[in-house]
Amino acid sequence: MKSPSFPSLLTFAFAFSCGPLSPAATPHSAVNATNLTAPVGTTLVEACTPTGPELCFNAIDDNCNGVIDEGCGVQTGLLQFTIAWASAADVNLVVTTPGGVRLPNGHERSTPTGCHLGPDCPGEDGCQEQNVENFYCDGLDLPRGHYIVEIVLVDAHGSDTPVAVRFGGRLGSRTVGADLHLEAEHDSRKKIEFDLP
Ligand SMILES: [Ca+2]
Ligand SMILES: [Ca+2]
Repeated sequence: MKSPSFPSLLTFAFAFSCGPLSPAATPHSAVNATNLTAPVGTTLVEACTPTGPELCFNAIDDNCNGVIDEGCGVQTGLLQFTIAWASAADVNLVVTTPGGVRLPNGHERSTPTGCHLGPDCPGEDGCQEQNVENFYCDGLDLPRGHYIVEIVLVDAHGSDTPVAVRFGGRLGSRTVGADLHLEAEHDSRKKIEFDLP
């Protein structure tokens, strides 16, 4: 049997390491988020410092290509929010999209406007024993209006508090990140808001 040639191995390695990238097309209208507010006492960091190849399930754009956790089976879009944490705690990502449409909405994890929330971790099928929750809107026509992104500690499940949660957000060509610390009682919810005009 003929062994694989060098170019075919290279092609395979490239396809495997890079995975699907963001849509190449241009949005129908620009994604310029305004009135971006960080949780009280938290700084949203916008400057990206490349640290090497993309690492999976850390909610960080490690390679600074504007996409968070790409090639890891994490869905992405022009709007994407990801949280990652390393404890047994139950933390939820809750997003209110324009018009007050909120995810999760009961068992519903997609809006009619093309936004989606991935598996509820830990525990749900698809979590792959990684504590990651991911929200994204597909398509190029994003819902316009006011967004509220909340990161909520539901149950520490015996973990030490505060529970450290990494937040990453993609707003078109901008990425933002923050290290959040959620307390069990008085500070269990962090809120990020912005407008998409
Ligand atoms: Ca990346
Ligand atoms: Ca990453």
